[in-house]
Amino acid sequence: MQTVQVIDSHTEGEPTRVVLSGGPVLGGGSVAKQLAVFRRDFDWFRSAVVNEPRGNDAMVGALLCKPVNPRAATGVIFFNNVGYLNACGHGTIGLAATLAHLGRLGHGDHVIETPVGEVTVRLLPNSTIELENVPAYRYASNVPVSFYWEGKLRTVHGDVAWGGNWFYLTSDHAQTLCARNIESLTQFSWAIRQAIERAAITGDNHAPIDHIELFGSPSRPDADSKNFVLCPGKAYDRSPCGTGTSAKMACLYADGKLALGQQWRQESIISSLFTGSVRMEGSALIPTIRGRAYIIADANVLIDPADPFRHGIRV
Ligand code: PYC
Repeated sequence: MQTVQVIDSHTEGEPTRVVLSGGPVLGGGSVAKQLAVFRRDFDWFRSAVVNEPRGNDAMVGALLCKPVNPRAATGVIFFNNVGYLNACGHGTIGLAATLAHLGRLGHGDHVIETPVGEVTVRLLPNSTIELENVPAYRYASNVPVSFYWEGKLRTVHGDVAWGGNWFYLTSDHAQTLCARNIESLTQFSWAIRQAIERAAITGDNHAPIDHIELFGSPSRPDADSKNFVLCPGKAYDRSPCGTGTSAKMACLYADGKLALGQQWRQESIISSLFTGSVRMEGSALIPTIRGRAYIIADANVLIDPADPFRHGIRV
């Protein structure tokens, strides 16, 4: 029987499952190199940890790994129901809450290594954690995407931006962003995702765009905007999405709609909130995201060699 020690948290509603021990040994080198080993040799472990019956489609896993930088608190590889994430904002906040819960992180700044660079977390009072993300930028603006929706050809326009993952962001969708529409918002965003693939629209260096964000007016009086975020495995983000909010702020900054240091309050489809801002470091735009995370379980995942579904189920 393989025993895997995990701690579950949620960040503004979106779950993170941190693997503390019992995971695969990935060797050394950069976190990106360790991710390549994880993907090649241990993909079954990814599925076992986050897919049913132990997890669900929204669950994001976080495997701790060795950092290169000796000052870093840890390296981390994020994964989901269908694969791997370059970075994960809500997941990094959940990871910081987990390490704080274990007494491994105190107050002050802590560097965490991801496959796409270093990020910094800061513990604040009231379960609040601030994440300074990798640099964000808008890659393309006003990109048309056409697809059939409800029997009619529709064209939406949106931006392609990087915030640690690749996003297509659109406000030109005519959908009502509310929780009771989640099913149809999922189908609509998936139609955009498929149309983007068909049209071979990509991020920089032919990188696939695997997250779709719809934006609209907020429901909360303290928010600037509300979003619906479709993740790569067709789950929607319960949080406002840390990397997605970073990408959004890069677009707003590029349009002159967000000043350096100005707060941007992003509401999620379940009405949770991230507060963000951007600053310049040399020529890089650095986003900061702040949100709350709570510990919800401390458990051992058991993988029984006799269990036919030991590696998880995804149909
Ligand atoms: O918070 O960056 C994020 C994220 C990506 C996918 C799910 N959450």
